[in-house]
Amino acid sequence: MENREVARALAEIGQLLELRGENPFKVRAYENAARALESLQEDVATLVAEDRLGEVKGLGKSLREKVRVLVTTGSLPYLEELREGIPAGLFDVLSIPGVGPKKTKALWEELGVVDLPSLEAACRDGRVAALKGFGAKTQSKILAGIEHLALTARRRLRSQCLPQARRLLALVRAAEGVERADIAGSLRRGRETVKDVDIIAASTRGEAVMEAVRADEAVDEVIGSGPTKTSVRLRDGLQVDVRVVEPPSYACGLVYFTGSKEFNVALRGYALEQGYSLNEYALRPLDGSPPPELADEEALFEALGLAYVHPHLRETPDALAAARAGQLPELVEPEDLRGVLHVHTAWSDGADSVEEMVRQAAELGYEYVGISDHSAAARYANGLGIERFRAQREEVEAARAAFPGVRVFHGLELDILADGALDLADHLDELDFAVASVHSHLSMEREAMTRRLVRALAHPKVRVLGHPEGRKLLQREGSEFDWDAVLDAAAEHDVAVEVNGHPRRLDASWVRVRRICARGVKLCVNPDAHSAGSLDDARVYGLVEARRGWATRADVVNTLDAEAFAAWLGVGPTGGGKKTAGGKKTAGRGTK
Ligand code: DGT
Ligand code: CA
Ligand code: ZN
Repeated sequence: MENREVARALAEIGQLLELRGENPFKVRAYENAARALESLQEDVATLVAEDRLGEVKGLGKSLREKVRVLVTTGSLPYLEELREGIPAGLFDVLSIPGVGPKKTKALWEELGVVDLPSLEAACRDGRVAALKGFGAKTQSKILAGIEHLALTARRRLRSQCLPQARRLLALVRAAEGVERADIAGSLRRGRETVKDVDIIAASTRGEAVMEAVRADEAVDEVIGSGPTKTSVRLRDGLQVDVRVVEPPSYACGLVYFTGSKEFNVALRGYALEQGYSLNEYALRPLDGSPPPELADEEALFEALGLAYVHPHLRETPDALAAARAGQLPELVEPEDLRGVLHVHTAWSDGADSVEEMVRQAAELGYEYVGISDHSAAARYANGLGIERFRAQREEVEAARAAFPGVRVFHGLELDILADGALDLADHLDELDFAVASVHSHLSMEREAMTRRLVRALAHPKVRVLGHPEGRKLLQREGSEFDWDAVLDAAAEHDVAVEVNGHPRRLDASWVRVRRICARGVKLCVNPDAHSAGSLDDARVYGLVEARRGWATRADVVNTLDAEAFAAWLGVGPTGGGKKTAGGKKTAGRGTK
């Protein structure tokens, strides 16, 4: 059983307990445990098998036992019991602001409300207002809540929020009296999906900021606006919260509103140990002496005796422990990326020519680029058979001649067939490299998927395992397989695992990245570009995901310079990817 399934079961128990009116501490214990499992590096199944569940923070004894049962038997009687008789749609009712477990229960028992549609109907014909403890005001608040939920409940891709967030940030920075302003929240932490955008500003004239935000042309509705906070909903439904603090509070405010909540809690706990109370306004010595002046976030961490923890590391509290131990990783930086693979062109399902992609690579300052269109099995994407691959070679040669500063490798994104064989297996000698990816039969069972991937990685042309999880954010979850077995195979054959920078993929995900690096397997951060404009996705999105997984420069194979990278691919030292007599693919196999 995958970690996320166990996490989901625990989260559901939390909600069910809440609906049943149980003790909030118990509810929270399950919520916390679910979160801990979601970001767990190891397979929970392994921990159970080795009797090491105790190593997971926040898992008390009875929770450990439940996890054990769940993992070993695949189900949990306790959860089945709790589910008994509770309609699943009540969870949605519970998520409406102002409707707690008590009210949800009353709506259910008195009015037969089982989900949002039945609740909306009950509001529309006034039955909710007539209910004891509710009233007309509550009813209209619930209706507004339902509408609001429909518009904003869904999370959005980071890429769908960044442009608006940056535009509004510029607007805030331009407002009178603003000394500093930044994007905060999940967007600053680089999370793949975002619920709402948070912006924080330091100003002594808060009203000027609020006015500017309310008056913005993209604003559809002002949800609330006061001296310290304005919330607006943009026309596309995106919610933006803008907070203003006094300049001396800025460092503490920025850390607080950057989150994550779990990181904040841990940091506050640590501050207490150091003799300070910490909140969004100030770091106050407990002995009553005046708070230190903190010019910026760095100063705040320094005052606590900690190295600076980059926002990309603040998803979980682990980084705090690492900072305390002086063991924070030195994260890979955008300028470290010297080139990319996994670039599609109009030959398969891309929009631009080989030459346009290479020109863009040159413009971005890359030293090398690997053209890799889909292979024939990806028929839906107009994948290339060997004849078309050969024909494409002419365009590749032309691009090499036109852009001598960029080394152009010519490969394919090869489909891994259901049994782990590779597409075009008889012709792979003609490729400079292959990114091997799964595009079909994504939900085959775990053992078969593991065998499939392990087999594919053994082929010497395969240098990168493309989007290993196969997830599509907000659409589908990834495949299941034994990561340890696959990573062992990757290590054995010196294959890198991709961090795919397509904003809907971000695959391997940051949780897996940590595990990949810890096992000594290299990453290859790629754009999976389908147009020249998306070639930079490797840096803008893929690299952020890698950083969130603690990746350093040494972990990422495409931080090598062109020569070393060509050697790693197994491509000879001269010419555009043509293998010279001595340049065997084994030449670069010692990179581990
Ligand atoms: P999101 O919006 O779900 O994508 O994720 P965030 O992290 O942006 O969450 P959001 O917008 O609810 O809150 C922004 C930050 O404010 C959050 O990361 C940490 C901080 N924060 C919010 N509520 C609490 C809280 O109850 N306790 C603590 N310690 N911090 C909080
Ligand atoms: Ca947020
Ligand atoms: Zn692909």
